[in-house]
Amino acid sequence: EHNRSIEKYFSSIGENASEIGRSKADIKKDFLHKLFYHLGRVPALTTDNDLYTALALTVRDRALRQFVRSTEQFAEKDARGVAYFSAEFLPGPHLGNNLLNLEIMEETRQALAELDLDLDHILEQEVEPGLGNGGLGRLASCYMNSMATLGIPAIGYGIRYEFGIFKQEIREGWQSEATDKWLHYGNPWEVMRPEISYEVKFGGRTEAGTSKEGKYFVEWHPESVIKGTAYDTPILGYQSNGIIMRLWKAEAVESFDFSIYNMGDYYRAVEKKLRSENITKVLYPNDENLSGKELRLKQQYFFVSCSLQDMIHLHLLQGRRLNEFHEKFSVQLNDTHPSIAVAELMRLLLDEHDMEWDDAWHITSHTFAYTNHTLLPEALEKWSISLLGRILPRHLELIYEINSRFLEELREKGLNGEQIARMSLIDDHGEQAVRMAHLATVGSYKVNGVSALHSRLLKTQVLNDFAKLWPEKFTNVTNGVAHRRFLALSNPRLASLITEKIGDQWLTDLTSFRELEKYAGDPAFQQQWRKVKLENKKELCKLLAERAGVEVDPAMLFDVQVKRIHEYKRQHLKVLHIIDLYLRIKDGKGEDIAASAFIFAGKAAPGYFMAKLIIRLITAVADLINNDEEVNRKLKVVFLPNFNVKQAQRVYPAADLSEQISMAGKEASGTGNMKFALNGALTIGTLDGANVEIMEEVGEENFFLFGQTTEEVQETKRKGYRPYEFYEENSNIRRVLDFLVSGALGEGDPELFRPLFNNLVQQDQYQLLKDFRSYCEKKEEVFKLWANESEWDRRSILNVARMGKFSSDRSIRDYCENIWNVEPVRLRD
Ligand code: CR1
Repeated sequence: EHNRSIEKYFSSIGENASEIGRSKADIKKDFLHKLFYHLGRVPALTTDNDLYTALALTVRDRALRQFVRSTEQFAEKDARGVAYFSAEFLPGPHLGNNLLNLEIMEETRQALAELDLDLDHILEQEVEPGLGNGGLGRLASCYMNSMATLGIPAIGYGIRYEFGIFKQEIREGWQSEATDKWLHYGNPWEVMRPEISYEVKFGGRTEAGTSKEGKYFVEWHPESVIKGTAYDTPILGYQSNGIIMRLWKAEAVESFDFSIYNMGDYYRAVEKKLRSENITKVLYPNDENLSGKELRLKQQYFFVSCSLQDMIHLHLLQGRRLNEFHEKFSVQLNDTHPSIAVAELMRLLLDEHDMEWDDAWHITSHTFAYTNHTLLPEALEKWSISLLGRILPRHLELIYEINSRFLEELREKGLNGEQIARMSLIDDHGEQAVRMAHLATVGSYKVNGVSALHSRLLKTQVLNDFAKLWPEKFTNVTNGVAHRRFLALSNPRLASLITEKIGDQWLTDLTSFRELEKYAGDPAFQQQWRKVKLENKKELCKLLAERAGVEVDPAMLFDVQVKRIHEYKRQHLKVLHIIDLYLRIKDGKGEDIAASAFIFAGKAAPGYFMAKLIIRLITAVADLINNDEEVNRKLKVVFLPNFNVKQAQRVYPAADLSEQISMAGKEASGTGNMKFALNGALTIGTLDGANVEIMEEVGEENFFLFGQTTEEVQETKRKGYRPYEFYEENSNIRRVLDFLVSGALGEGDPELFRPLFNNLVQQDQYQLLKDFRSYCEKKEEVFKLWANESEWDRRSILNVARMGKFSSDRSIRDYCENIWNVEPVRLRD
């Protein structure tokens, strides 16, 4: 039953844009209203957080208007939509990005200035939602922005973790972890939807039966039930659309938990309630061994079940039939984290909506598409049969049934026993476990990798058997980045220099950067270009002094590696090279070395010893070099603690050199590589992940390529790699490695870095020593080029000019065409 007056009011908001105004006067008025009525503040007691919250609420009103308008128009067109299922989202600070997308940055700045307030200071107050580990979560958020910009009817589904990725502190050179209390001061961006909630069952047992009509059915008698409640955050696209990120929070179900207890058991009931809420308490840091982590499996199932129930609810609400579900929705599985969705949709269709197996399977296997984000064997998810059976007994039955039908199909096709065992959803080696990547692949209509190289390796190696069976199922979508956030917002100086030159159509079409090419050799433009970079570097210097206590000369070459700390990413390769330079300078042979600031940032998984030792190595080398008068005018080393989106936005614009030095074949794509190049850094990198395509675009002559190819890496391994030979035969390598265990680093304890030393000379799984010489030689080229300012600038300009491909707008168009079969909906404002 519609309320006509409300409806009339809503459409007036839509028609009359001034209803929620974009003018300075409107913003000022609304901001003061929020401060007074929403926060109830006496002027004398107003805190910075009040100012931030009042401004955020002012902007949220405008964001919600865009969302409501977009949703109405999507509904009007009855458009096919996308649900992006992701256990992680890393949106970064919302305020600045929303001001940019609403095109009210300047008006807001002026409105605040009239109140003697500084927008930048208010922007600084925002605590970002760290609901992801790194690249995968950030990618999901870049895609949200691009889907909104392009007018894709989309919704992002995930988990509202109370504590996001831990806060990293450096204590005596070591990483220490503190809880991330991002909700401590409230979260003005979300809208809680208490009426949008679903029940999710766990544990217990199943019971099969036959109905009066003779129909076989299964009932699940759970041990516990938990309620998921929706929290919506509007995510804006550029200039008009808004979509929502819907995150689920776990709560106790009143009836289930309380009614069965009598008063005497009240406290036990409260305890049970608290236990229910645990499910969405904390994000798991990746890279750790997650198998056996019961709570993690519960998180995955919890958010997937809420999301699918929500979609079915919306679908039926619109008067549609369930058997056309897959025609109305495509669900993108962001890695295997949400892949239990395959079994859950089957369960919902079979057990709750009375469907037959074949119909349910048709719908399910035409709904999902799966993106793989890693080939690292230790990161491929498996859940043991015993755990899965205990937490999700019905799903285990369904997985067995899916598997037995699938294996039967393989047998009919004539595959042999070995092939069948390899492809089975169940791994029989050691403790029986479900291979989630296999479940996702069998249950999806498309499977993609995240760069050309990675998609090829996915097809020829990890999922080779499946690619042979269903070649048309496999495709590639190379990652991209939200260039509006990572250039327009975070590098305003460069953005306006570019806009002055070529206009601002790049905001919606990054390929128009090509027009910059013709200015690459222009000395006047180069000088402006250089000046922008220098200003950005000066700002980063302030941050480095403040957060790391290191003074850096902005004239130095800023050589930067920021990303999660992991052996395959080889931060220690860069460190070995720094030690080599240090020893050269000490020998009085450092004339050719460019004055460089080596900047690192990134978190190590709390349980990953080697990664933490690498951080300790960086801080030890920093201490040694920064305090050595003989060296520190030439070299500085900085570890910037607690890398997150906010800091990233200050780092990329200030980098001269981007380090993308993983062992070839290990980095699925990388997205930092794109953000650096977009901001004018040159790249030193291996032929790994999207580096390959970046180099293709910018030209080999504008890229510092080094190291083995994927094939060469595999050949080295096949022939029996013996890193010790490099230690014995290459005096440089020996000198640097011996230095690690000489007692010169750390607290003078020669044993501190022994595990790293041993690892490198004995296994060196990521072939650092093999690539070391090639890396050092490339660095010599870097130093030489750095001495030639105008040539450096020319290449920097060319790099930016050729980044068009790496906008996430392009990635989303690829998803629409190759996978989703979804048309953008052109929206009226
Ligand atoms: C990959 O390691 C890639 C991102 C986004 C990461 C990185 O190379 O850029 O995904 N994978 O696609 C990951 O987090 C769980 O796997």
